[in-house]
Amino acid sequence: MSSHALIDRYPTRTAGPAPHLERIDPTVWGEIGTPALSNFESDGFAILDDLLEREEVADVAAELGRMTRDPELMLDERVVIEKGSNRVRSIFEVHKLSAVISNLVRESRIAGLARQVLGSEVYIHQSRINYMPGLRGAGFYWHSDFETWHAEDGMPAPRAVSLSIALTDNYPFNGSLMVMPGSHRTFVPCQGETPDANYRNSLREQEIGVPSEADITELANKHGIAQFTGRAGSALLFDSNIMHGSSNNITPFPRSNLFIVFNSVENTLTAPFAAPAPRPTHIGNRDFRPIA
Ligand code: 6CS
Ligand code: FE
Repeated sequence: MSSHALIDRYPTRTAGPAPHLERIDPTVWGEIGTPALSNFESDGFAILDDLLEREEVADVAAELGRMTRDPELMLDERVVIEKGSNRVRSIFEVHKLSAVISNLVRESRIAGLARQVLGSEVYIHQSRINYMPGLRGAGFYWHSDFETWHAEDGMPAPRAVSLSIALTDNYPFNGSLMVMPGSHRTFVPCQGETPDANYRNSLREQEIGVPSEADITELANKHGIAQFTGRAGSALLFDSNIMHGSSNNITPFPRSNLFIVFNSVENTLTAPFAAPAPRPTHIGNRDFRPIA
């Protein structure tokens, strides 16, 4: 276990099974002004139709094309290759690799959503483009992001939100994100110690930090499952601790999204709570200056 100065209020990566914990922290810390966010407190997510114009989506998609055609970048550790093919699965730190994306995420219609929920200035904890290719796109098994960010990045509390902006049309059948509404109020400890450099595997296929089948069954029966579908340009804002996942994509229609994680400047990373060492900064950013 890590020698940690702070009390660990969300113990996880336990040796044996551990009971679910009721979330101690609020879900919404600020004042909600955007009507689309009015159910965020209860549901743990909100859908924002047409957050981006079609042209803006095209600009971001063009950036994705530019990056995937950059042979040098393709060798960079910020690029994650699919396990089953030689295709790009994710590119991390895209807000630093692309001026288009850097400018977009700073706009108040984007960062302002996070400020409302988190009730403070915010900085980017992680950004990535998930390019779930058609035909053989592998999904992400059920998980809580906060469980990983707490254990491996040292994030103290679930005072962070993720914004997933659809860059392609998201259908029910091409690997769209599924969430369990209301599950953000339960912290599910995961069993199993974190191996060294776990991120080398977990970003391709997560095996540690995965809730048990009993956990998933209990939460799904209690909360049900909602799926985020929508046209390119629509977006899903979701709480860091909501249980979510996506299925494989065997259709010829890629499901790519721009994924930005905003953390509160009151919740900056410390030492990992349950991992031998912090993850690289392109996965867990440690420059906590607020977005201007
Ligand atoms: O480990 C992480 O930080 C990433 N893993 C997943 C499956 N979702 C959140 C995050 O991008
Ligand atoms: Fe996730």
